[in-house]
Order: sequence, then C-alpha cells, then structure tokens
Amino acid sequence: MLEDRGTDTIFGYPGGSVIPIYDELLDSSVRHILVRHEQCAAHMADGYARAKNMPGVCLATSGPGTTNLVTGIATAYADSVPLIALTGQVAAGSLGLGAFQEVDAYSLLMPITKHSYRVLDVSRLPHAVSEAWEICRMGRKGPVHIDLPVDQINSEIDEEILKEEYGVKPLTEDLSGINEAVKWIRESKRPVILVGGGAMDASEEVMRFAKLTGAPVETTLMGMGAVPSSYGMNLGPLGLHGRMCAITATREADLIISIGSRFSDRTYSAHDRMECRDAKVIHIDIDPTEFGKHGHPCVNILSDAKKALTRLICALGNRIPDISGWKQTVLSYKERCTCRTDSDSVPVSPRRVMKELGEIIDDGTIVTTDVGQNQMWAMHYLKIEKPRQFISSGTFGTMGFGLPSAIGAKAALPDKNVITVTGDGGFQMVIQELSTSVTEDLPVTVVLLNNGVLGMVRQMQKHYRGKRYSGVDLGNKTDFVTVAKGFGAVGVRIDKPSELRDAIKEAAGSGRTTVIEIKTDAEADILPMLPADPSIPIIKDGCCF
Ligand SMILES: Cc1ncc(C[n+]2csc(CCOP(=O)(O)OP(=O)(O)O)c2C)c(N)n1
Repeated sequence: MLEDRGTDTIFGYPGGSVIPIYDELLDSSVRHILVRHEQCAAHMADGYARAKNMPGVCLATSGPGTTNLVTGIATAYADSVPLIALTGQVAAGSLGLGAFQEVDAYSLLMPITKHSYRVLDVSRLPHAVSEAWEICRMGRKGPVHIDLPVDQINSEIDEEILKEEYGVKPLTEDLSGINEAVKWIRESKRPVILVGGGAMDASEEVMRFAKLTGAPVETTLMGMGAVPSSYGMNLGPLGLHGRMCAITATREADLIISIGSRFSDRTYSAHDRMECRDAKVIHIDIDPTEFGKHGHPCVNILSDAKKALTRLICALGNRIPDISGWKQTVLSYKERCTCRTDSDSVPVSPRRVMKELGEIIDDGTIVTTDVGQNQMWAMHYLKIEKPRQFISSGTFGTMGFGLPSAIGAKAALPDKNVITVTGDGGFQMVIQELSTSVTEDLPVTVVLLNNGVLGMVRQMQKHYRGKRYSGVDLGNKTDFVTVAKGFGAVGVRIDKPSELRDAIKEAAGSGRTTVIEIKTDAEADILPMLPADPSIPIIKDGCCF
C-alpha cells in the first residue's frame, strides 16, 4: 500500500519482530536504507519528507528499536512533518505479558504522533495504512504510528480487503474572519507579515499578498525559504537570535499578519510582546489550538494558508492603504542591520563560514542544520531563496538532526547538492551515520564548525552566569578528519578562511561524503540574544543597531 502511494524509500533497522516486513521488502520496489541508529531513521524520514513534501517512512523493531525512534518522531511532531513510523511488536496474544522486547509503543508514541494504530488483527492493517497516509498529510501535518504485532504481519490477508475504501473526516475551516481582516489591513499604518512553516506550500500566495499590501515580511526559523531572502521587503528571521530589523519592526507594528506561524516562545518572545502589546493580530492557521496564545486582539482564520490568502487577496482588491512612510522606516532598519562577515581571523569566524557557504548555495542546493549556534548562524546569514531548501529542527531543537536529515533529503532528491551545517557536539551524537551515507551512496557535505565546546550553552553561561562554564567543554582531542576517513568518507581540515570556498565547492561537486572540519572561535557569539526575562536587556553587538 505504501508503494502504491509513492513511497520509494524506507529508513529502518531490523529485528526479530519485523523480519516479515524485511522479507517483503526484497520483493518490492521500495529502497531500504539501513541506518546505524533508529533515531536517525526517523530523522532521515523527516529530512526526506521536508525536502520532497511527501510522507517519510521509518521502520524499527519492537522494544529498544521503538524507543530509539522516540526523539526522531518527537522532532517531526514538533515541526509538523508528515511521517509514518512502523514499529514491530510482540505477538498480539503476548501483549502485556512482558515478552522479550515488548514495550507499550502505542502509549509511548501517542503524545508525539497525530495518531497511533495498534494492529491487533491483520484485517485492519489496510485501514491503518490508508488512514495513516491521509492523516499525516492532512491539515497540520505530523507523524502517525502503526504498531505491528509479529503474528499479525506473519499472517495472510484476504486480497478483497485491500479493495475497500477508507476515508478520513474532512477538515473544519472557518474563513468568516476575512471581512474583518480586510478592514484591519485597510486601517493599519504599520503592518508586518510573519511567515511560518505553515506557509511553506503557499509561497506564491504569500508573495502575491506581500507585494499587494507592500507590508514588510519576516519569517520564523520554520518559515525560511517561503519568502526569498532576496525579496527587498523581507527583513529576515524574527526570534531569539533573529535580525534586529525584524524584531524592531514587530515591536513598532500596529498589525501582525501571521501566516502559518504559532507565535512560539522562540520566535515571538516576551520581549516583543511587552513592546507591541496593542498590536492587532490576523492569524491564519490550520490548527485552531494555536489561536489566542499571543494575547493580542485578533481575527482568526482557520484555513490552509493557500486558500486563506487567495480569499484575502481577492477581498482586498485594489483598495490598499499607502504605507510608504512605514516601508521607508523598516528599510532604514534593514540597512542598519549589517554585519561584517569578511573577517580573516584565525580561528575562523563562523560568520565568515556562512558568507563563503552562502556564495555557493544555488537552487540545486539543500541545507540542513543541527541545533545550537551553528543553526542560528545559518538561519541568520544564509540566503535561502526557495521553499524546502532549508531544513532545521525548530520546536524540539534536537541536536543530532543535521547529518541524518541531510542523508534523508539526499535520498529524496538525489540530484540536489545537500550540505549540512553542524557543531562538534551535535555531530558526535550521530556521527556513525557517515557510514550510512557512504555505504548507501547518499553523499552529503558536512560543514562542521568545530569550536571545541557546546557553544550555545556556553554562550548562555557566558552572558547569564558570569562566565561560570560548566559541562560545556568537549575538549579538542577528536580528529574529525581521521574519523571521517575511518567511515570511508573524505575528511578535510580548514584553518584559514581563504580556503573555505574552494573546499566547500569541491566537496559539493565530488559526489563523495565529505566532512569539512573548520576550527572556529569558541568565543564567537550569535547575537542578538533576547533573554527569556523581558526585564533583562537584549544582548547585542556592533552589527545589531
Ligand atoms: C539532544 C539535545 N541535548 C541537549 C540540547 C541542549 N543544547 C542546545 S544547543 C547545545 C550545544 C550545541 O553544541 P554544538 O553541537 O557543539 O554546536 P554549537 O552551539 O557549538 O554550534 C546544547 C547542549 C539539545 N538541544 N538537544
């Protein structure tokens, strides 16, 4: 059934309870990617799904195989990524008896999936697969779990059952707020458009809306790529480490038009909230549970972003207020928001890495990131022009996401150049997947910012704990070039900024998995940084006005 629906790749790791599935895989067209740790099977399926915009599938055996999937599934759930997680289970008749490798996977995964099926009778399997496929993609996307007791997947199914039709309940929509939204847009003198991950499939409509209203645009981490970085009125990312021009514009706005963003604490901080308390909010979202969290007067439009924007554009017509003064103001903020990225310093400045990397990113490139300073530097400085070109773990902030999600993206779109930006902490959580990348011939380029520390945590200790560094020193003993070679990949060490561009270019064009280890400055901070406590001032440096 998955094959019929277009699944061409499954990321997994076998064990006794899923041997029947592995046996069937031999006779199917589906490619199986054997990972080195199940967490990475879920991250790879996640990267595949984000890059290709179709469900990713991961597969693990019962017990420890299933528990190893948990972080990867939670990551996909938190970022609304469509995934199907198949887990083996002990025989239906042994459930609850503490059989070998039994775990209550259904309960374990229920809070981090949109739905969880336990197939106690194989005749219900087609129903579960068919619904899972629909549920993971419809409305707010997310993972669905199917638990498969081994005796059931070992038994035969009546072919007639496969012909049955299954349906899921249509989505509820409420577009009744459109007229009020139009009124608010026409009254607004200082609107901003906040674009989140929910707008990823509506980038054309977002651009039409942005150009029609002329309102400045800012994105969340998940919204990167939904609006091209090169669009003049794109102020860049909002958030804890966002751009000061976007942060300042939001604070001065009288109307925030949010498209597929959920006002998370990392994007829309207590700092921002304090400053723009009186701003109104037009909130377009497919998930009604996200409405009202921001505490502003609001109009909520419960709908898919594409549909809501099409209606809104039509209802606005050409009666658009003149906001040229506001546009000039925010553009002057944008001009002041410039940072030096050309430093020749050694150890290398992470900003310089982003500058050099940025020069080689084209439409055929996908960038994934890990979590930490490396991720925030990538978000802050890379120019991303297309939807689904930038893949990062937002809400769950999962270290170790970068490399496996890159491998998943490469499996999804083999013609793309896939580059992952990572730190030495996160990379070492999943470093074994270099072996998967090499063995399965899914080459990716790893841009490793090796600062020898858990940089993001260290940065917080530096600023909030008076430089009392605790538990953040990774030491500088690991030779990543040798480790890369040990896995059959290419390893390159960069000490000088001038060597960066050629090294990245060569790696990307080589068709081989390459780790580019760049010794970076542990003292470099990603700024600005907005403290969680709004009474503490924003920490800035020379490039934040
Ligand atoms: C699995 C996991 N454990 C812990 C954290 C908390 N955390 C967030 S960023 C960070 C440091 C990351 O260090 P590194 O990978 O070296 O990247 P850097 O910040 O130096 O770029 C830590 C420990 C996390 N996000 N995920």
